[in-house]
Amino acid sequence: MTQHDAALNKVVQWYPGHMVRAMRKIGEYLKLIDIVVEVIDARAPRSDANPMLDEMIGARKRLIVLSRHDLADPATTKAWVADFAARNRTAIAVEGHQQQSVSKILHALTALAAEQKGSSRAIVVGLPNSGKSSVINGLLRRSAARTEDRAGVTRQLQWFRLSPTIELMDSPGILVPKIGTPESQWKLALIGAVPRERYDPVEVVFHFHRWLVARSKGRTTVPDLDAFARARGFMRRGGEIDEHNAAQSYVRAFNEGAFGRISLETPDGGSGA
Ligand SMILES: Nc1nc2c(ncn2[C@@H]2O[C@H](COP(=O)(O)OP(=O)(O)OP(=O)(O)O)[C@@H](O)[C@H]2O)c(=O)[nH]1
Ligand SMILES: [Mg+2]
Repeated sequence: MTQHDAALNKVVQWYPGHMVRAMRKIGEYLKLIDIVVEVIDARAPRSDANPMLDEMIGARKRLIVLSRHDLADPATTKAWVADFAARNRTAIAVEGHQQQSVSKILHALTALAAEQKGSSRAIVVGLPNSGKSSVINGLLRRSAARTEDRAGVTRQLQWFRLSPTIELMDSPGILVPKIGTPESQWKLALIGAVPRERYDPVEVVFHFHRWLVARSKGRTTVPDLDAFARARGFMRRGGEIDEHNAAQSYVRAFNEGAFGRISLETPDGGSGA
C-alpha cells in the first residue's frame, strides 16, 4: 500500500446513523415490495453496487437504472447493459435529471407491474447521490422528491403514487459499512457518492489521474492537478498552488463532464474508456 493509498483509506469510510436506520427500514418494508429499482452510476457500476442490498433484494423483480449516461463513455455503458442482460437483469441507461430520458424506465416498470394482479409497490434504492430522487421526479414528471448535487440528501423513506396501480418509494442512499478497496474509495469519492467533507480531494484527484495515465499508456489529454490549478488560476501569492481548492474544483469539473465522458469501470474488470 502506498502512502497515497493509506491516506485515502482513512478518509473515505462513511456509514452514518441515517444509513444504518435506512437499511433496517428497507429490510422491514421489503415484505411489502414487489419491484426493486436499483440506481447505479454508469461510470462505476462495480464500485457503485451494494452486496448488502443484493442479499436483501433476494429474488424480487429487479430493474437496474444506469444513471449519468451523459457523463459515462457510451460504448462502456452499452457493454454494461449487455453484461447485465447476460446475467438476466434488465438495465436501462438514463440521464436521471432529464425527464424524457427517465421515461424509458416507465415502460419497463409498467411491464413488470403488469405481471402481477392488483397494485405494485416499487422501491428505488442505490448508493448516495446516484440519482434515485431524480429518477422518481422524472417518473412522476414533477419535483416531488428533493434532489441536490451532494450525497446524503434523502434521509427518510417516502412513498409516491406513480399510477393507479404503481406506488414508488424513495430511499436514502446506502453505502457498505466498509468500502472495499482503495480503488473503489477514490472512485466513489470522485463520482460524488461520499460527501465532500469526508475525503481529501487532493488524494482523490491524484489517484484518478494516476489511473488515467496508466490506462491511456501516458497519452491522456486530461490535465493533472498541477496543470489544472495553473490553467484555472488556483495560485497563492508566491506562485504556490492552492491544492485543496483546485482539487475540489477538479472533482466538480469531472462531474460536469469537463474532461469528456469517462467511465471508470468496464464489465470485464478492466478500466473504462
Ligand atoms: N449529469 C447528470 N446528473 C444527474 C443525473 N442524475 C442525477 N443527476 C444529478 O445528480 C445529483 C444527485 O441526484 P439525486 O437524485 O439527488 O441523487 P440521490 O440518489 O437521490 O441522492 P441521495 O438522496 O443524496 O442519496 C443532482 O444534482 C441531480 O441533478 C444524470 O444522469 N446525469
Ligand atoms: Mg435522494
